[in-house]
Amino acid sequence: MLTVFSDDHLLRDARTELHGGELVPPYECPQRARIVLERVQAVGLGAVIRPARHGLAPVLRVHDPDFVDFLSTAAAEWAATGARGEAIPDCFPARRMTQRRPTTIAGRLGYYAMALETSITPGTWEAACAAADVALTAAGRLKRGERAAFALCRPPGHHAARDLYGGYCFLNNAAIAAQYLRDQGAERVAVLDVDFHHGNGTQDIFYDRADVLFVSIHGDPADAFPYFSGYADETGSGAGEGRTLNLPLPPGTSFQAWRAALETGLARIRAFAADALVVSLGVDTFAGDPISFFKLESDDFTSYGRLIAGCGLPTVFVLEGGYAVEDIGVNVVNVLTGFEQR
Ligand code: OKP
Ligand code: ZN
Repeated sequence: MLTVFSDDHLLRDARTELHGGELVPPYECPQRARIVLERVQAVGLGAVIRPARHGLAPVLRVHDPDFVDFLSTAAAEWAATGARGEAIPDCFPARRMTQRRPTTIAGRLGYYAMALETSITPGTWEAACAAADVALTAAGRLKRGERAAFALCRPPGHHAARDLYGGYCFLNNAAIAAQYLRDQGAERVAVLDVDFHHGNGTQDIFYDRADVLFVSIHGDPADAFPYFSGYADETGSGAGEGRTLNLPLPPGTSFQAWRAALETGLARIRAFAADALVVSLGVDTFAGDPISFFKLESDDFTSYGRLIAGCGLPTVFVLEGGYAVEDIGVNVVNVLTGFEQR
């Protein structure tokens, strides 16, 4: 399987994440991508290529132009205030407050954030653009006859909505890839999100659309981030009614129960008769993950990679989460080699 990778992910290297009431070194760190790349090379998964620059047009097919503009200048605007720490918001448009967009950068951070653990730093925008290019380049390979491709990107994307960042995400790489597949001629695209966390951003982007099916297996939002999205009764709206399938699972979920949810999701994907599949591939379902509560073991990733291949669809794997850094390479590449076993 072909891998697409850019060194520009290194430009996303924040010092701080708000966690447990402290500013700690971010879980979403550059070593993650390095360790996945090393494993791709160690098992000889296939060629590793650099992304082509696609510009902002495919990004603007799923994101709001003012939001994109905000992301591209936020770090510089924050620095210009003389703040000593990284850019994080301190006030949000909560219930019964106005949704008007403020002028000042501190106000716009709160306006566009869906979570505040994620700081915006110099280089974040450039890294997010490179990640989108990685996903777009991988998606473009399907058109050129490839059965599957792996977008080895960071920062991740599935929490980024049309006009929201947070949860370590800025641009929604998987949604950008799915829309690109549509624009390149696929009539129907399925997105399967197997990251531990609900892909609220991807759900938001496609919620009212009939042409993109969104299926997600994740920690129940009653117990897990992002808390305010991902319940089973969120099923789509308007033309998109029935085109969102959320499969929330409780703390301690084993592979056996997780696999049953995957079978349910895959049955829905088969019934949808998609032309292509985008997998939001987070491996924070691993038992050793420091911020999640499912119990998958490394061999389980191989097993479910094989099950995903059973759909028989051209597939782009887009890297999302996974914070047990020592194990992330094995777990991610196990999914990909499992997929290639059939
Ligand atoms: C991103 B992806 C930890 C709270 C959770 C955000 C988690 C983002 C996960 N203090 N913070 O879905 O892997
Ligand atoms: Zn996650």
